Amino acid sequence: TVLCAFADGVLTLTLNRPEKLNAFDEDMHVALRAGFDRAATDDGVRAVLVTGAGRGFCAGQDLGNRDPRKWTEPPNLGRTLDTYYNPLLKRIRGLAKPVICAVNGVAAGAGANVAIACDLVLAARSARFIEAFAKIGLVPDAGGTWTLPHLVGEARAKALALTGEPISAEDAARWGLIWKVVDDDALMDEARALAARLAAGPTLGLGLTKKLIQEAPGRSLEAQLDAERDAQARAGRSADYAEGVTAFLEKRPARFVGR
Ligand code: LHQ
Repeated sequence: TVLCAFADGVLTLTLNRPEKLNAFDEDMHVALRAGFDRAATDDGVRAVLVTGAGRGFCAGQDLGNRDPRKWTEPPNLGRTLDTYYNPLLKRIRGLAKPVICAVNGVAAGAGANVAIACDLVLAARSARFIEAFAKIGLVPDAGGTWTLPHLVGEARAKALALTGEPISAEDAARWGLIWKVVDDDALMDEARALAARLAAGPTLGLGLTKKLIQEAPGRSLEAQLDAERDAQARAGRSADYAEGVTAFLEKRPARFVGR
């Protein structure tokens, strides 16, 4: 249910239940987790690219196997979050490597929030983002109530979450929900090129940069300056810093090794 391919330092994870617009079932969660576990433990993986097979990116939780007409009692959705979605979000945010998301089509519910939790989000011009939760009586999950206001501010976060109305890829980019829109035909080429470029980058420094930016909202400027000092001290001891400066002085492209 998730295609996993590795080339040029990039681990590409393709959600692959296209007949269900790649809605999450347990198998897909387990397979995606295995992909991110590999990304975390394999030094050869220096960037992750997440995308979807078929015409959708991800329609969120699979509602097909949650038919209320067959309940004896309501399911414990908190347990679903504890078991699957919350660990996935922590994997994406906690990975010390760039995660690129190529949103190839509609991203709804938890699918939208998984997409916007990634570090660099490109979307096909035809893609839409839908905080669909309100339509079925739920609250945004997969980090949405945290990610949305951070990215677009409280007013727009509430509008998206309370109405459940779709937002186009272009508006999403204009609002800062995602990084940019790409023509449908060009999406995967551009996403792959970006992922390969990042995978050839100074991975240790990029990982520290990601962490600093993510942690900044919870800190004072003073505390953030201290965190930058500590991270810079670490980056300054990396092989890639020495290589980067040497390459600059020798007027040639740097050959980063990721450490
Ligand atoms: C689907 C789904 C789907 C199953 C399309 N499930 N089959 C977390 C924890 C625990 C529980 C609950 O939730 C959560 C978090 C969540 O993610 S809640 C939000 C769940 N997602 C939604 O509410 C979105 C439901 N889907 C839609 O509103 C539409 O399908 C969208 C707007 C995404 C796409 O619309 P269309 O382009 O018109 O496609 P479609 O509706 O015709 O869907 C194509 C097929 O995919 C269709 O199957 P069929 O057999 O009729 O061809 C859909 O039933 C199926 N599908 N989403 N979530």
